[in-house]
Amino acid sequence: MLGLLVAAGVLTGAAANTIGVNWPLDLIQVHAGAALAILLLAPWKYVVIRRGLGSNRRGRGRKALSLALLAFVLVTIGSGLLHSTGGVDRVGPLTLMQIHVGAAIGALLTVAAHFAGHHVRPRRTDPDRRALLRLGALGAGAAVTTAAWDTWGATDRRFSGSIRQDRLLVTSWFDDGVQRIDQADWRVRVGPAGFDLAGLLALPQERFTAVLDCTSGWYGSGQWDGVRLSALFEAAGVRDDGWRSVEVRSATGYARWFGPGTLDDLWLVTAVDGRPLTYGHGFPARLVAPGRRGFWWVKWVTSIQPSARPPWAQSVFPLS
Ligand SMILES: Nc1nc2c(c(=O)[nH]1)N[C@H]1C(S)=C(S)[C@@H](COP(=O)(O)O)O[C@H]1N2
Ligand SMILES: [Mo]
Repeated sequence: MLGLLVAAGVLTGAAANTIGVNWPLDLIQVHAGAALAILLLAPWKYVVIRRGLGSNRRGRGRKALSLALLAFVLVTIGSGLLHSTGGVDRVGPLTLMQIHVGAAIGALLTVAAHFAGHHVRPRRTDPDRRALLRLGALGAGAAVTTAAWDTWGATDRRFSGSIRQDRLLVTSWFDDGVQRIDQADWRVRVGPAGFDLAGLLALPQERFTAVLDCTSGWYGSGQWDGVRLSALFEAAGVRDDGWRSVEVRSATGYARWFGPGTLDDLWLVTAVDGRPLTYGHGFPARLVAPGRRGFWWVKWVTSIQPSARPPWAQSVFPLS
């Protein structure tokens, strides 16, 4: 049971961190529900662990693994709940989401070590009536606790779990430093063509509102000015000769690949809320990808090129 709940927690968490479009399902509630169900089971699990630690039939290594798992799970759930209150967003040098994801990975590795250490045959439990009743009670308990937490404990969150910020924060995926690009030196290569800032601004501009939702757990809305990638490709004279993706690359080397059918839904923007981008937000030009999570919104763009690499060949989350 506990295993299934942990799996549910991991899957809904990973999904909530990947999706950007609104789903019919409020994923973060399911995620919180799985976490709270684990907490509801904790008193029983505590008894089992006490018994296990007391018996000397179990090796020291396995006891250490049990304790490590307990610690990782508590830190994971605790940091998640703390984040949902909106009151705290970092502890020392780390954001709460880094702690949350880090501890969850720690828990998964501990479980893997546990199974590597000895082979457990899954016990066959017949779904008898009592088991079903218990499952029903746990589900109802988790639903009630989740609703209560949402009402009195947590602050308003987006379906992704992110908390609203009045202004966009300057964020990097990993360790990209803010680029202070001199406008006179900057060009963006698009297929066979190149544009400087004036050339880019001469293309048909559109103004629109879009939400940037960062996987570190915040979101903010901006009014952007930019050129649609489909229009940019047309102006650059990029021919459709069977390329499978469009690579958008930053001066830092950070890059993401987009399907050819998505060019109408992507913009290369030069301004937000009526002002040119600041260095931190990607001056002179950055990508805006409405409906996609923040890590797709490449900053300090210097190249947009058709590519033979299909978009699914990149890792779900950027690796550098
Ligand atoms: N070149 C580059 N672009 C990047 C990143 C990065 O690390 N390097 N981080 C991405 C992430 S994770 C987010 S959430 C947004 C943050 O944009 P902002 O700093 O304008 O809020 O930029 C994205 N674009
Ligand atoms: Mo992000």
